[in-house]
Amino acid sequence: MVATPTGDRTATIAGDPDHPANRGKLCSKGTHLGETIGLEGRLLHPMIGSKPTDWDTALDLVATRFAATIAEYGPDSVAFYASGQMLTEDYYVANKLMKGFIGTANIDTNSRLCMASAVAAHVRAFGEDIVPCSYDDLDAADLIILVGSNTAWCHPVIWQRIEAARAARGTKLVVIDPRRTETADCADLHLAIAPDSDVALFNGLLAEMQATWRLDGLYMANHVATPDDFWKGLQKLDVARLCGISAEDLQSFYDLFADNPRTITLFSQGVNQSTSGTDKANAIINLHLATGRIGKPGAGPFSITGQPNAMGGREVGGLASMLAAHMGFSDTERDRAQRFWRSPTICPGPGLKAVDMFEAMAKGRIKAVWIMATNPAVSMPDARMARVALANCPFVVVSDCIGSTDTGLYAQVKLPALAWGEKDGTVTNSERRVSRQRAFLAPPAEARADWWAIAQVARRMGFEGFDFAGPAAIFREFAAQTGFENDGARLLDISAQAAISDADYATMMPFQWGGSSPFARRGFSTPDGKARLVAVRHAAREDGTRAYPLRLNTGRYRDQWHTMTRTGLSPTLSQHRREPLVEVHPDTAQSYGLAEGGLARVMTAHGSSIFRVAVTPAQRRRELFVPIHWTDQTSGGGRAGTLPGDDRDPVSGQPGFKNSAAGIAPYKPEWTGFMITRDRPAAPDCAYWTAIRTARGWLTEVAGRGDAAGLIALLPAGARAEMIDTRRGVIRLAVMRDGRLEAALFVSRGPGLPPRDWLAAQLGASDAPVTEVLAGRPANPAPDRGPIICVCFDIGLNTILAAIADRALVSVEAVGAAINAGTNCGSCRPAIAKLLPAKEIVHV
Ligand SMILES: Nc1nc2c(c(=O)[nH]1)N[C@H]1C(S)=C(S)[C@@H](COP(=O)(O)OP(=O)(O)OC[C@H]3O[C@@H](n4cnc5c(=O)[nH]c(N)nc54)[C@H](O)[C@@H]3O)O[C@H]1N2
Ligand SMILES: Nc1nc2c(c(=O)[nH]1)N[C@H]1C(S)=C(S)[C@@H](COP(=O)(O)OP(=O)(O)OC[C@H]3O[C@@H](n4cnc5c(=O)[nH]c(N)nc54)[C@H](O)[C@@H]3O)O[C@H]1N2
Ligand SMILES: [Mo]
Repeated sequence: MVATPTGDRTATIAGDPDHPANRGKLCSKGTHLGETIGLEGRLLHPMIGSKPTDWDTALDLVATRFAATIAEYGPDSVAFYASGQMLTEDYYVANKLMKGFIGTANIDTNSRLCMASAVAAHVRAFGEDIVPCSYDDLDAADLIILVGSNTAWCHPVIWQRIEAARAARGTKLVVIDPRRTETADCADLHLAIAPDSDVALFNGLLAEMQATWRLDGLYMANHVATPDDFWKGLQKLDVARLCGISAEDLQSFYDLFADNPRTITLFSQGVNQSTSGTDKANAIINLHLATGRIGKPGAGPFSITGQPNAMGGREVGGLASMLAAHMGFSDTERDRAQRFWRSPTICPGPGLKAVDMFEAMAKGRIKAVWIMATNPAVSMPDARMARVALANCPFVVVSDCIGSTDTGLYAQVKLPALAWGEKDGTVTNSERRVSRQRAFLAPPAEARADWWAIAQVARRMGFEGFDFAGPAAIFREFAAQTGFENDGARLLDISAQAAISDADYATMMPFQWGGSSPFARRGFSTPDGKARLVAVRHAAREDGTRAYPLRLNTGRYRDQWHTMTRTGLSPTLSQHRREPLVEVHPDTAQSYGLAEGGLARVMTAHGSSIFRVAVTPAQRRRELFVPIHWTDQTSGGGRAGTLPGDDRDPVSGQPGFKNSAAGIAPYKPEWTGFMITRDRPAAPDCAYWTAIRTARGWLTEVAGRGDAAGLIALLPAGARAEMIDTRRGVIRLAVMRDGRLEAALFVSRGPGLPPRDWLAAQLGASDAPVTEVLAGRPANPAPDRGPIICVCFDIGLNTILAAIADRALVSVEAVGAAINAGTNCGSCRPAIAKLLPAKEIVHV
């Protein structure tokens, strides 16, 4: 990205046309990043309890408490929970402190919830955690298979590249996802497989390729070690039945694969976040190895990571299951790391993985934890248990850039971190490309770099080796470590950068380690240089119970990022989905008495939460989907985190977030309503509420039972104009201050709530007409644009439909040419495609 400051805390944001990974493209979230760089909600001072303090006091307290805990209970009684949103330099220092100086490997990260299964599969197959592809391969592929990836929403820049490849060379696209996502909608073939039937599908495809003589015997002989009985053990399954798809669709998939050797298989959370995640990833890798579709242009199994620097964390050893610089825990490797760090001790072996770490906290075995750049009170599986763990841990330190997060509520010490735009260091992306992230905003108030806070604590604990002058010094040390006694066994080796000067670091250009096809030159990172086929078996899925007969899937929305601490500040990004929806098939909705736009309670053995119902044939029957984004800060319902249990993959320890036993029932409120306010309102006391940012303030939806009058107390002070009809249960109330509309509340016991947009736009307006506000609509209404589809140009559904009808538009490009919609970030292009008239089918 290129950020050009335009004022004190404002900037214009554009894609960097010279960057090899995105070539100037951005997604909707990147495009609107400028709306989130103000200081709203920032944590600006260290805090002890609820009181601001100075850095020295806070750092001394952290160092003293960690040291005392270690002295009394040993190194394994403390832990660090890190994040793929830290810079490589932050991560390096945290890992060095924990594994080398404190002497425990109890440092894990939210990446455990994200791509641990891909890491484990890479290590099993390749001997090292290496992604064997580059983005350039997407341009050269004839077939792209997306497995468990809603690419159009979650990796929109990659998606734009896939679109370009399809336009340029007719690349075929297959999407494998139980849901018909907007990504799936655009595919040549969508296989809506049953949840967690991926291993059956890929084993079936491999068996078919073997049976039809399409394996690459030469490649296998030279580069692949095949376990005895691998082929004999390959399951002969009724794949179509297990996957719940038609035999014709399955055959089409087999045919497409057989016909297109240049195949890229991209996979993300539908693969990783599963109790069979590692096996799924290895089933995909097996297929590519056995057909020799790897290490060649346009071919390979391609795990795409989610967070900006999940890969950097994997490199420096941010996971409890790796040491540092891609080393494991053998005596040689531990000794090597200790000598490199000149450290007093070294961790004896792997540490606790995320879920185990929180369990240990709940059981009182972890007595001090430092959480950095992640919000586990929301994002952990069985989030209620994670909160019990945090409440039970005697000393919790949270480093965040935001003042109030669900996790921050459990902190004894909060440390103010730098945010995007202020941070300085490096990140690595899915294709092993290291990029600089540079600061263009001054650190606000007392916010400081995460690496600095860690190094300060290390020094206060009496450790030497933490006197880094800046991120360049840390980067040099990390680069040196990757080359230290590395006789070529580990492909990760950036030691050529170990002597980089501060000036060169400042101007460093993006570079890709391992080259575009890392295994091509020197073989795989195993002792014999050969990759491994890994025998994996389809595991029969458990049946639902009477209380929880349905399957619950969780995932992402196009314009929100995780727990919304940043994207939730952007009015533009908050338009696309204003409330957390539970998506459900029409037949299932009917069986359970659910109505479109109504509310429903989703429950599992671990918790329950209320969502707005969206009835859609894009869901398979008896399967539910809810988004992960809403938190206690933004809602009193719509909480996905409390629902999944902590079942996890036995190899990677990654939780199976996407397939939980669940039940659903309608929730019938006695009243519904909404509130518009200039400032974020206090949490309403009702069964369901969600608050989102609008251009002029906040919009809060509410629903509940009993008396609704309590809501009035949440409104700010000012002159009130009201229309309260207690008999019909209608409240309409406007608060004016200095002639401006400050807030308004609408509650109804029946239908008939006014549309939100016009009202929200009256907030703060000096000429807001009170009678029209109470009526809920202007005297002369403007045409209704409908829900916003294109957030970049603020274009609504009705506007697009009108343009398509009036001007007889037939393509997304034509819509763009006519009214701009979809021409900036492109995230809404799949949604626009759905509005176009169906293509005429010509029979010959
Ligand atoms: N807009 C947006 N983009 C993001 C993020 C965000 O929060 N918002 N987060 C980033 C991060 S950290 C990540 S990890 C990525 C995640 O990116 P994705 O993996 O694309 O996102 P998800 O929505 O978690 O899940 C992808 C799909 O997996 C499907 N799925 C569920 N179960 C199965 C199954 O058993 N088999 C198969 N084949 N598919 C299944 C789901 O239906 C879902 O559509 O997104 C990144 N990009
Ligand atoms: N049910 C369910 N749960 C899931 C998932 C799912 O699909 N389903 N997906 C999982 C996945 S893949 C992921 S990646 C996680 C994400 O879950 P989290 O990591 O918990 O989510 P974020 O909102 O990204 O949290 C990042 C926090 O770090 C802060 N922050 C941002 N930048 C910095 C910084 O530079 N320094 C510091 N100190 N703080 C910073 C932000 O304000 C925010 O509070 O959720 C996981 N949980
Ligand atoms: Mo992630």
